[in-house]
Amino acid sequence: MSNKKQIMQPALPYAENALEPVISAKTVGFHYGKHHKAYVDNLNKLIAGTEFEGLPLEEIIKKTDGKPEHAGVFNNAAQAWNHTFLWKSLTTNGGGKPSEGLMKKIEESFGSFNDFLKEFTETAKTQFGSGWAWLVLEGNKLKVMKTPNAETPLTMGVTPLLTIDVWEHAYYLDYQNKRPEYVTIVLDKLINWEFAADNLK
Ligand code: MN3
Repeated sequence: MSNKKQIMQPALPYAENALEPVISAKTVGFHYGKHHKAYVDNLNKLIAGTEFEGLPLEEIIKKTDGKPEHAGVFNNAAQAWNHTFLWKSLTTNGGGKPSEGLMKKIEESFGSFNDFLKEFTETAKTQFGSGWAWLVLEGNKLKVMKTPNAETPLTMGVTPLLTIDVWEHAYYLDYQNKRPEYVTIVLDKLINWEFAADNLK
C-alpha cells in the first residue's frame, strides 16, 4: 500500500445551490459530485505506482501533455485542474463588470467590454463538441481562446484568468441545446471578475 499523497478534489467554494437560478443545484451536484470527482478518482487510479504518483497536479499535466502514451493520465489530470479552476471562475452574484484595472486591460485588448463579451460568447459557441472557453493573459495582452476536450491553457505558455465549461454536462439539464444562452447568462450573472483580477497579478 503506497503512502504517497493522492490528488484531492478541492471542496466546492460554495453550496450546490449557490449558482441558482442560473445553474441548478442538480447540475452543480452532478457536475462537481460525479463528473469532476470521477476525473480525480480515475487519475489517482491511473497514477498509482507510476512515476506520476505523489507529484503536484500541475506537474502531472505538464509532464503528460502531448504524449499519446500518457493520454489517459493527461485527460483526467487536466480535467481535474480545469474543473477546480471553473468553480473559482463562478460565484453567487457574479457577472457585472470587472474592477478598474482589469477593465482597462480588457478595453486595451478587445476595444471595449462589449467587444470582449461578443468575442467570448462567439468563441464558446463555436467550440465544436466538448471543451472550454477561456480568458487568458498572453504576454501583455488579454486573449479569448477555446480548447477541445481536456486541453488546458496551462500548457500553452499563457496565464488563465477565467473559464466557462462548454461540455454538455455543464448546461444540458438547465439549457438543453442552447449553449449560447447559457454562456451569455453565466457571463452576465455568475462570472467571478474578482478571481480573474487576482489571476492577473
Ligand atoms: Mn465539466
